[in-house]
Amino acid sequence: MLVRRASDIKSSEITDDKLYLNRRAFLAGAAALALAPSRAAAAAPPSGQPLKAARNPGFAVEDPPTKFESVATYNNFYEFGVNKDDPARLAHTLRPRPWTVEVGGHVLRPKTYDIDELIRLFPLEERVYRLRCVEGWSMVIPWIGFPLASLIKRVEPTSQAKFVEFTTLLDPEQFPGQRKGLFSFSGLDWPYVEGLRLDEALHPLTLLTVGLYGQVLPNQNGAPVRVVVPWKYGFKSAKSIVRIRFVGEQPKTAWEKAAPQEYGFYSNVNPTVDHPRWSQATERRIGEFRRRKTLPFNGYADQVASLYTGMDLRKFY
Ligand SMILES: Nc1nc2c(c(=O)[nH]1)N[C@H]1C(S)=C(S)[C@@H](COP(=O)(O)O)O[C@H]1N2
Ligand SMILES: [Mo]
Repeated sequence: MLVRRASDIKSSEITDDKLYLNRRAFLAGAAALALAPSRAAAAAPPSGQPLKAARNPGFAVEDPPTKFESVATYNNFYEFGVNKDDPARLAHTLRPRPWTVEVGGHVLRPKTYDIDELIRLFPLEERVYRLRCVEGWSMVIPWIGFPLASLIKRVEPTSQAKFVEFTTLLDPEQFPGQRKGLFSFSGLDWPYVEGLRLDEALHPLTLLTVGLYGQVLPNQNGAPVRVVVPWKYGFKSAKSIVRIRFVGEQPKTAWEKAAPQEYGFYSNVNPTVDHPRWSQATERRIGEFRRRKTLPFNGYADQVASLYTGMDLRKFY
């Protein structure tokens, strides 16, 4: 989203034949996995393994879900490259087990959680959320996870905790996009860092996510654990998290560092505040042709607008 102007983004990137080719590559990968039972048995849940969770009807949108193939092949995950099909092609190098998430900073009970311990601690639920990318496309995804608030309450933030910082794994061996060189140039400083205000992190919509579409989170979608904040542009939903830190100051996020005038800390979906290089008034739902109107807070205004009472959302974009 940084390296190319909107005019450089070819419509062929979102045509169905591109998805078809990706799907073929994806299925080939799945077939290879199926042929390697010993590896599957040795490791903990690989992506693709079924993951059960009851749907929470209080968090389900009416819109039909985007096809799984699109969700798993049309991705932004710059650690694997800047093209939409890079993550699905290259994400097999990510090893989602063993994996730990260090939870610390201004909390009474800091702890480094093993990912499987984390998953066992909180009941998983399925929630269907809209996801709106700052680039102007959107999807509807049935996520599996648990409210971030459940984890936050467990570690007991102190009164000094005002913000929550999320950090993605730093490992150029697993993430080719983190290697030095023009080929993988994304404009981002690694590791990927994102952040929320504590009240945003505690909001019941904010989900820690370990699966989608009834299965373990595919690597390209941020395995083994990523945050999902549905009323904000997609880049706020950091993937493959290794650290959650409670801090007193607003974290400097990766996208703010790269282009502060384009990507603000709040990044609430707002059709009336355009990106400096393109309009945010409408979006293309992947799989559809007519553009839709983008909704304030991505359609979640009823639930989240009160978090921002009295704030100028043009200033705090
Ligand atoms: N670590 C990391 N997290 C990331 C990104 C990234 O490049 N690196 N891209 C973001 C962007 S721009 C979007 S739109 C969503 C896409 O999530 P999806 O591929 O699961 O749909 O992930 C977000 N999380
Ligand atoms: Mo995005």
